[in-house]
Amino acid sequence: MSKPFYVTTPIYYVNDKPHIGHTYTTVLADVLARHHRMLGEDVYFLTGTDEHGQKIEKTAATRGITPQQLVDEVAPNFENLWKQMGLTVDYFVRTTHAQHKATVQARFTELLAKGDIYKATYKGLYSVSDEAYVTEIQAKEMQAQGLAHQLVELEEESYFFRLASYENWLIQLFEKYPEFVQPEFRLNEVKQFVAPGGERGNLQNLSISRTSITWGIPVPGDEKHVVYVWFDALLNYLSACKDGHWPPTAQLVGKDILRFHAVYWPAFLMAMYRQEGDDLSGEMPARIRELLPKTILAHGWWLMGDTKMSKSLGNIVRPKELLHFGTDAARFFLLRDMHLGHDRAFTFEAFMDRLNADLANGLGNLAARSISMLQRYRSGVVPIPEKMDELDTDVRERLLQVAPEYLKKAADHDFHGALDGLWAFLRHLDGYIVKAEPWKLAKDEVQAAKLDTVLAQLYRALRLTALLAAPVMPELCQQLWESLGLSGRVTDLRFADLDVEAPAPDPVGDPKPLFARIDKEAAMNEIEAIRAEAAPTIAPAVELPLDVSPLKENIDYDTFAKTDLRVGLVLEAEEVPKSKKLIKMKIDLGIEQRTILGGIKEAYAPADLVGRRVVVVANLAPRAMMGIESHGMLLCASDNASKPYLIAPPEDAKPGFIVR
Ligand code: ME8
Repeated sequence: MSKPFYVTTPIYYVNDKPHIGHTYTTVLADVLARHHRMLGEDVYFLTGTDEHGQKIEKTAATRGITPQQLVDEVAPNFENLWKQMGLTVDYFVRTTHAQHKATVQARFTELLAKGDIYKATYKGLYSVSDEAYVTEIQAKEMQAQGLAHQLVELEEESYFFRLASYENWLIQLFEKYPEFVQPEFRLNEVKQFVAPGGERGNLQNLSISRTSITWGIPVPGDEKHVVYVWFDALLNYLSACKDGHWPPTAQLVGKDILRFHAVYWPAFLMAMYRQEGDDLSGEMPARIRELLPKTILAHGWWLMGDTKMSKSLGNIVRPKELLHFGTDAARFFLLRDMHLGHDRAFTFEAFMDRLNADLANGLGNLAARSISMLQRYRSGVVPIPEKMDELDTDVRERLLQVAPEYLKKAADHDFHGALDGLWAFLRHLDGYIVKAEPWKLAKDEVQAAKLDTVLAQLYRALRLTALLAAPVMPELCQQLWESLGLSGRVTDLRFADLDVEAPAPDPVGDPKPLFARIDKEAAMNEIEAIRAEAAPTIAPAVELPLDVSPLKENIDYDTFAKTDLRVGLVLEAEEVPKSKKLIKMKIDLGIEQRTILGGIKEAYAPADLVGRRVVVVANLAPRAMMGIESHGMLLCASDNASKPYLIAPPEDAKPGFIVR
């Protein structure tokens, strides 16, 4: 039996359309799936959609259709894209599938019986925009940011999961099995969250049901409750697992949802797998570790400039724009340029530069030159090297090292490093050609053996590249494979069968161009055209209804006139450490400079604020938040559910201008 390899992506919310971020995670999972198939493992690749919740319920109501009709309409946005891109997904799970619902209900019942889930009354504050209970600390933070209107007092019955009981085992999991979260620096963030006295204090029990929502999985036997998001969503990995593949080997997530996957998810599983006699305050049994995911692999974000892509900012790169350059080209770029775990700014400029440098030049050029030399000087027949000088031996040694180095990095999920190493080798071969000067060797019969060596080594390097990079660029590598005169599908081979120095079975074929050089200016125009065409539908697939409070009562002019509103210019901006929402800014008011805090971190990156004109409430009494005094407030527009949009005076309005 070959070793199982179970890889998952997050299940995506259907109220968004796919963008580069979803594409990246799913392509990375596909590359891992293909790579592990070529390692001879028994791969199962799962992705899908997350379809319950209040937003879906509300939107369906405004459109006069049922939530089920709505999700059936929008879930294919994801499923079809992955098909169109040729991703090797084994199963597409939807949280509205009967099988998933049955699993969630069965596990809920089981944990209720075990005492890990209990019913209690929640009394406290609730954030309407986050659809979550808030602690006192969080509430204070929100009030200080002028978000008090989003908080409501709530008293409701809820089922809770005893998350706090698993704190001890979770800490042991992170300490003893650090491979559980990769890369390592992301594990440190998770530890911080859970550690007693850490960022958020000790873990609190988790509310996992709602009575205010109907679009969800009913709690068995108590149907006025539905199971609330994470207990529903995370269990997809269990409900859609294929027999013999548990536990997941690699679970890919963006850093935004790492905490749910690295804390809630293992705690749910610990509760399911713990047995009579296991001591939650003692040592976690090794048996439990064996049943938890091997690795939660957390990647960073694709940014636009310094800002996260978001619907509200309208700065999203859509798959169609990326795929304009070919699926394999997009796959190569995403894997080659993203250093796993870190954020990366996306620009079309860098995208096109990478493809031109590495695919049109780089590999494409090397393949075309090598294959045409083989045809010209040896009628396509690949010679056997018999003589090696120092230069050839150096290349031979590198040739033998390339695969182990590539495979080692890929085993650590570092495709950025693996591809970087492989392409460095290809560049070295360009130097080899320049130094060996095969065109001169070809003119001298005495040098025939030397020419044989050069041509054979180039061939071997290309054959090796086609094999190693096949999981990343399956079609392009197949094309290269065929140009090298090789038969069959390269992706059907196993890395273990690799013999770098095996003789070529057949003569090389015609050198087909692998990747045409991109004319950047023309390509940018084409991208603009794709965007323009998509513009009318760029709005989210699910239009959210406006979520505003009723109008306030009238005031007289004098009351209004007491507010001193001024145009300000942001001179400096930085994040307030440990605050989820606050940014600290230095603002020029024409007559003086002020320190002002704004609760806008989720919508704006500090670097994007510098140089912006804003409207400042200038005569608001100073107020301290997170230990910093704020001398004023910025005006923003939003509804209760959206992120804040800064009100922007025109560019020629001078700092200090009175807004009236
Ligand atoms: O969070 N860069 O779904 P979601 C890179 N339903 N990756 C990005 C990205 C970006 N700018 N934006 C999104 C949910 N992603 C839940 C998950 S799982 C049990 C439930 C990717 O539709 C990244 O993988 O908001 C992130 O984790 C995921 O999309 C969030 O997708």
